[in-house]
Amino acid sequence: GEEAVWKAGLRDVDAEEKTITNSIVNHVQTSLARQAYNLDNLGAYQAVALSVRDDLIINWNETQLTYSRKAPKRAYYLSLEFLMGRSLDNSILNLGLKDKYAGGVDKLGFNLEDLLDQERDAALGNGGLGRLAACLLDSSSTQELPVWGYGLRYKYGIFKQLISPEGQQLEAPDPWLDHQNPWELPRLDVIYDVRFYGEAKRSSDGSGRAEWSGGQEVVAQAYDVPIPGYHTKNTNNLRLWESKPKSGFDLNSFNAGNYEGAIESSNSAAAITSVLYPNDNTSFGKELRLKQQYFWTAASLADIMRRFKNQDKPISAFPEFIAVQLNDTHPTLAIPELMRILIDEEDQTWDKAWDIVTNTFFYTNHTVLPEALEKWPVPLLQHVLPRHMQIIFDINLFFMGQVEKKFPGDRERLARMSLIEEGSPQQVRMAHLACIGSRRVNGVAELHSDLVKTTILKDFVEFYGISRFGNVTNGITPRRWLDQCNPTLSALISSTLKIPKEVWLKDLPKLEGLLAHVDDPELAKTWAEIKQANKERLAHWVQVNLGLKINTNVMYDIQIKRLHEYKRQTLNILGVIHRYLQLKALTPEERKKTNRKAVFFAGKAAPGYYIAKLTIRLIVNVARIINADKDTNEFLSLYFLPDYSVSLAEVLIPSSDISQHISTAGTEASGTSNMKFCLNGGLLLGTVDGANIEIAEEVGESNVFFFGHLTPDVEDLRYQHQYHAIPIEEKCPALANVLNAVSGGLFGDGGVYEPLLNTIRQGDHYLLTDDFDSYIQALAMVDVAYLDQKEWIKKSIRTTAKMGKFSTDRAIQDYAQEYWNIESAKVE
Ligand code: 26W
Repeated sequence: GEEAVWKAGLRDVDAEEKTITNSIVNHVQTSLARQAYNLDNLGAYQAVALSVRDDLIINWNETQLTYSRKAPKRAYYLSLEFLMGRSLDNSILNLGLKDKYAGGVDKLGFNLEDLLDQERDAALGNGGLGRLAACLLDSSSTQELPVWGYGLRYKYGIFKQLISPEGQQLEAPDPWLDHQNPWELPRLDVIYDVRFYGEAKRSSDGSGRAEWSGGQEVVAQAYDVPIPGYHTKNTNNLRLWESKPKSGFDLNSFNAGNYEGAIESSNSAAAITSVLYPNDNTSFGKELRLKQQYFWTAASLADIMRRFKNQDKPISAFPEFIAVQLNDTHPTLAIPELMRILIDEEDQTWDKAWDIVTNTFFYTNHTVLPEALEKWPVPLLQHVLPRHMQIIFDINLFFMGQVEKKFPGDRERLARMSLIEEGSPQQVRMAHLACIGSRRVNGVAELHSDLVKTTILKDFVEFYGISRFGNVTNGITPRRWLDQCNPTLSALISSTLKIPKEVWLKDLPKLEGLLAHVDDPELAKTWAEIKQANKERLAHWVQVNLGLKINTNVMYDIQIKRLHEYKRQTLNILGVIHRYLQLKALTPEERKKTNRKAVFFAGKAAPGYYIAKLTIRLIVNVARIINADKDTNEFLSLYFLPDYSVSLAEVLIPSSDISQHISTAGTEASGTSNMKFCLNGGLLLGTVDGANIEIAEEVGESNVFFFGHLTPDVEDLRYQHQYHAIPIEEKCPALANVLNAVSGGLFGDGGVYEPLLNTIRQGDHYLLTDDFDSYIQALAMVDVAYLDQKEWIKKSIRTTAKMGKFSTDRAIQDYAQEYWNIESAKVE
């Protein structure tokens, strides 16, 4: 039967669709060596992906030719994380071929949505920083800017999260390459040697050069991932490095019978790119992580240098043709590495080399949390990268001299600004190195950039002046985060604006045109229907994947992000318990008057982060109790969705009525999911923090729900906790009541949660006792507002309408113009 369908399908299709079906069939037969008539969904997905890849490669080639011919200044985005998610849907949307592929696939007897679901996420990132890198790449191609990404091709991405029956997070590996990866092109010829350990001998000729030899040498091999732009031929490149042993295994040991020794060195080379470190916002100082950072920066710079040298320009012209963006401090070793190349290999003087370096690099800071600021122990650096340690000491010597000149005799300032933190052991402060080695430095939202300037880099502002420091508020790509994840809303927007999506998706401020239609009851009706359908889509996902039935006629309240104390998932779950206790105390009649809601959480905890894991456990066990309580479960239900990912976010985000972004003021640098929810017409409940502030500025304070203390209060509040603690029963009885319910065992053995509850009772670093009452008030205001559905829908439309600022198209143009000084190079 299927064969008949297959053959019938190949007859009356239009030409382009026929080209597509031919290409798919061709890949089934030749690339996969399978038969089309007994193909499963996975095989069909692979054939379709290979067919799409052919189109991407053609555009990729033309793009690279254009860039070589026009030789514009280029920018390179160095990021240890690229959280790409799935590629098939995004590729056919950007190529403008989605309908054609849907038709072609249908003719072949398959369903496109089923095939899209076969793809595994490329999850080479932890959270915000990695997803930002992916969105910026999408926008760089869309804006036709000559930008390449450089990263690592981890064999295992972020771990898969399982939840045990007790509510414990368990981690399983993510072998994402097991099914082959059609989106990458191995480059067997693009390889570089990278050295570790050994000795660095300074030359005695006064040149400042040194010779670095011995140690371990490994090979970096490139894999290229084409990045299609939206409705343009421009297709940029993401180049990911894989580590390999330099020469198979050591034959001498092998012949001598030392089989283990022989494969040991080859294993240790392969280990470098084996796994993504799962820590987000906490630094650990592990040797393998340091080797990852150097391996990647060394290979990337060697590649950049080779491309530059092909242009036959004097080395002093390097910064006229190249800008390198450091995504947080993770690639900061690029600074001493470029110094090493220029001095030891290109015969430059120290001053000339430093001039080139400081006009090439740009540094983006993504966090001011002290535990996230990278510091590497001097003895470790000396051991792994002896030449770089020399260079860092030299940079510091010159820099300290300059500071001394500007602020004579200010010893404390010297100690604060030094690249080296005293202590045993001494440590290298990577943020200081990134700052002094870069042309400019930026934060990722207005408030955060101000905090960078007034806290962690205050002395550097005083030294260099303010113009070195800027802000580029983060963004998101509206292609994936609206058109792809919410196609019906995208279509409604196009028909309302009477502007084709090909136009407004590239010019997001056009959304403002929706404001003229806020009072149109037809629009409001369809808008609400789409939200409802998206809730049902999520409920269906949960039914299929978790076997749970969700009531779709309730408000959806969502918090999805990495588990971290500063993000305060604990505040949210304690708020849920508070609501549950209140509902229990009401009569059945009174309950019927309340706003019904379902609360969703998702997110991973770093495997070693005990308190974060305990928070997950509490959420899971509270869910178990309240979802089973027949008195209340009609009015309040709770879900922890395991294994949060980009593709799960694409289902969750369009379904939200309200989402929570409730970090302690001054701790969340920006947040980007806040933008995704609002773009999809979800309202925001949050603190006055990160990009929440700029979202409120755009959509108007009356359309967001703000609560909690402000950033300038935080220092004093923490001081009060330390030195003038007030018993929680006195300060915040409502919260004390909730904590007692947990301790008392309402959600299973209360003792289990004591360490978590104690973080609130003692010290309360994230100020839950200070913000709890105003949080509960804000939730009550959300309930009241939601009961007026007419007005709520208007708020929702207004919110979407005012999100134009938050496209990464704007953000990448900010970088291009205010930082890199690059221009677009359109592929004709
Ligand atoms: C060395 C350990 C480590 C690992 C990752 C330290 C810091 C990080 C990242 C910088 C953490 C991160 O992802 N930060 C997030 O960056 C987003 C994009 O700018 C912001 O939207 C988030 O607010 C910020 O937490």
